[in-house]
Amino acid sequence: MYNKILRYALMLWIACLPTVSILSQNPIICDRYTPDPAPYVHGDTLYLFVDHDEEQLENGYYTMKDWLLYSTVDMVNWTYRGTPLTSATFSKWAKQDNDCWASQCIERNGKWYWYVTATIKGEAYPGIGVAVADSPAGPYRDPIGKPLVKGWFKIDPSVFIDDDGQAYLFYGNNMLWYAKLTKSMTAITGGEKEVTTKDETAFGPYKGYDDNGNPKTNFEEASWIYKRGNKYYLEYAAGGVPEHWAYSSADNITGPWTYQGKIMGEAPNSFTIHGGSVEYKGHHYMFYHNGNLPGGGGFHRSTCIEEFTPNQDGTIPYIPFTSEGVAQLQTVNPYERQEAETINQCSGVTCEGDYNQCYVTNISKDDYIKVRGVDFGETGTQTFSIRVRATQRCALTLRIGSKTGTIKGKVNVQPTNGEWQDFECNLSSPIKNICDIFFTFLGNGSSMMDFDSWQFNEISTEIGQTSQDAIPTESKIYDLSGRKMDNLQIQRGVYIVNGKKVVVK
Ligand code: FUB
Repeated sequence: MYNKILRYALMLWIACLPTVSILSQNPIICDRYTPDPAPYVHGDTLYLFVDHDEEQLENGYYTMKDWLLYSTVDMVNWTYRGTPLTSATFSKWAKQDNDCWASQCIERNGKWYWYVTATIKGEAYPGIGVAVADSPAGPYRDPIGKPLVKGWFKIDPSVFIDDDGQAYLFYGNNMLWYAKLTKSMTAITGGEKEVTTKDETAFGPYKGYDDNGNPKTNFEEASWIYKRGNKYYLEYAAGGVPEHWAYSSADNITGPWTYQGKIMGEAPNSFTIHGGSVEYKGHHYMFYHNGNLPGGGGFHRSTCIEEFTPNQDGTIPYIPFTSEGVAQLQTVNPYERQEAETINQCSGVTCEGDYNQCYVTNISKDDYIKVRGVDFGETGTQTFSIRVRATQRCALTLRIGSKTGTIKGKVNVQPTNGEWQDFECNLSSPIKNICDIFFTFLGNGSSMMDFDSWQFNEISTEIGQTSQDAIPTESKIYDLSGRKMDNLQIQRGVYIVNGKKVVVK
């Protein structure tokens, strides 16, 4: 695996030698705070269900009004897939406009079941609800109109379907419960069972004693249940506040659990840690949150990822925090339409929309969007198009390697009357091989355009033959260095005419 990473890093270095940016990946989402990550692998895609810490805090405490979805196929460019759930989804029983706490989503028989923590309306204690949809991005509905379970400390659901088809929900803060779910996934069957957390063999050394001399459990919250091989694993936040990440394992889902130790330390700039591990495309990833995004902290947390390799005996090694994060698994194909909201890094902009259409908005001058590891191939490209909706005359510039890198193309955008419209651009010279690309913006105002998608056109490898007279006057003609030409300038030689290489005789 490390060979592969080295080869990829070398390719990237050679391709964009003077302009490669420092590869800092953590936190992975930069246009808003994304705590309590719950990754889920489905087919070729890794979905990331997260909570959302609002910028403006109410009473200086957690302010969380909705739940968000992202996805990736390469682990470094993440696509915003909307805000599929808000407290309004659970309006029959949940307190509105806040307390949208930790969640996890799972697919079963083509339906998506998203389990969430919310506060019970008119009460101070929480409940766990479920929303159902036909696709991961929704639309979701609350099929039962009430919580599955409720009561003090019943937060942070983790859902798991065992090999025999039985689904389980684990949840709890300081205390831990599990319950079987019915096949419909929308009801508890057989009642809930408590797992005693005041057991040092199961959950690790006590973190001291309370004033009455009772031991304080090491198990804090954020359970993450799964199976690898024949073992069940329960990862969780431990050690009180500030929390670290630890795990226990068992031969049966019902226990007994055996404490296995600390996996991660206390997350930088955050007194909580929450996440879980998944296997994706042959790699093991640990998701967690920290407070390292600008403006971040205990109530402004953001998803991060580290790769790890389980030990031969299945145990999980200690995983250090990095700002570099994880390596890119595959390059981006610029010759397929790509969503503008597929982002590696960005500044200033935000993503909006829902399952019908997401896009980048709040775009102003000097904002940027970075897409990492785009493979233009050996033949390269000479033209690209963008789909935007603009309120005024403005421009998008395409740069290579960094947000201040060489400008390769500038698209002048006219107001579009609220309609989405395609604008084409000729590059100043061809782009080839693997590069990081940056979209930057020119114009006035704070929201000059919405950006939906982009696509490059590959220079055709077919080499045609023609004579100068046979080239139509309205053709787009470039010499091989990318200089724009008109018909009259053409002499004998090789040119790119309307995206195709042509030998002019
Ligand atoms: O995000 C709110 C709460 O903070 C979660 O439910 C806990 O696990 C902690 O991360």
